[in-house]
Amino acid sequence: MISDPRSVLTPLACERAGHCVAIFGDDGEQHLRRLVGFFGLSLNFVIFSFFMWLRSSGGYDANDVAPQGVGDEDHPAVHKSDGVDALFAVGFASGSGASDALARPSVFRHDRPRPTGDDMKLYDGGRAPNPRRVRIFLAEKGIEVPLETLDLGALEHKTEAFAAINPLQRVPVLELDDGAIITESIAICRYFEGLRPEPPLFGRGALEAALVEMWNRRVELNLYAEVSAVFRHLHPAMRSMEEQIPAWGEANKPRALDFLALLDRELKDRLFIVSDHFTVADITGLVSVDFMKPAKIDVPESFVNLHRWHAQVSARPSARA
Ligand SMILES: N[C@@H](CCC(=O)N[C@@H](CS)C(=O)NCC(=O)O)C(=O)O
Repeated sequence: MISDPRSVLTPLACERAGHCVAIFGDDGEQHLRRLVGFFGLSLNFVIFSFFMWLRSSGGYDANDVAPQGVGDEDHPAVHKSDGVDALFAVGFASGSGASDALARPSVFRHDRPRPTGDDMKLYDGGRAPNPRRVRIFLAEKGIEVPLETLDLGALEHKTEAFAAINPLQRVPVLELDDGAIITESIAICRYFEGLRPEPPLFGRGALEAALVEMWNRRVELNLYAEVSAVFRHLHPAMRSMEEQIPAWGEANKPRALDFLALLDRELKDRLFIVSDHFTVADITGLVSVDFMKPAKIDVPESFVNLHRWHAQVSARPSARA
């Protein structure tokens, strides 16, 4: 990309400056340099104005990169950078950046009409633990998002209509007002963390961020998954959703308790799961421990640090979400 036409024109102008002395007198070269500088700036201005006009009039179709208009202001993380890339791709760039921007897979669904306006919504599942993670996260951030609650017991998430939104037929799902779909509780939380970084729930600084990731995954894989397996394979209410293997449910009880013992030891030296700050790992921990009740696994009284932590996180207003 040529950012400044003077960089090309100046050597040419200098070469000719000798001739200009004859035309402009002794100051010929300086006059020519000023002229070239003025010309270069004007050209930049004209090109910039042209693309700004093109952008505001919707005259370029970057549809595969970002939808026009709706939601640009609301979702800067998605739109602004794509819009700029598209501008470069269409208007300026001649290198690989252009093709990258146009080839990038779109996050927008094209196979159904895009909702318009202010209709971001969270597909929720009532008492189901994963949507609750997102609701607690939103409450901690002070963000309100309209909910559409699906009755999982009535298999409302198994409809074709919902499969078009999330082919995995699970909740939560966040649908943005431009039709972008985000599934997976932590991905949804990360989106809101990006929009509203305060209070930081994914860690402060590189080390804490890594530890939040580490503990959140540890809790998901060694506690939540186990409690979930116990519930899904043993609870009568799950018969319609799970091909139940009771032995697998039973096998997961001691695994959940083993991890809980580890967590109890860790919580001896700090307030929360990662550090003395409340983070998304505490949210995953809280919903996992609360999930033990319907899964019918008792938390041993001897886990005093765990009980102290659980009382503390349960007392936060967000826990009621
Ligand atoms: N990994 C997903 C899990 C989502 C998930 O399993 N959600 C449950 C509710 S807690 C669900 O939709 N279950 C419906 C089913 O199993 O058919 C996440 O983190 O959001």
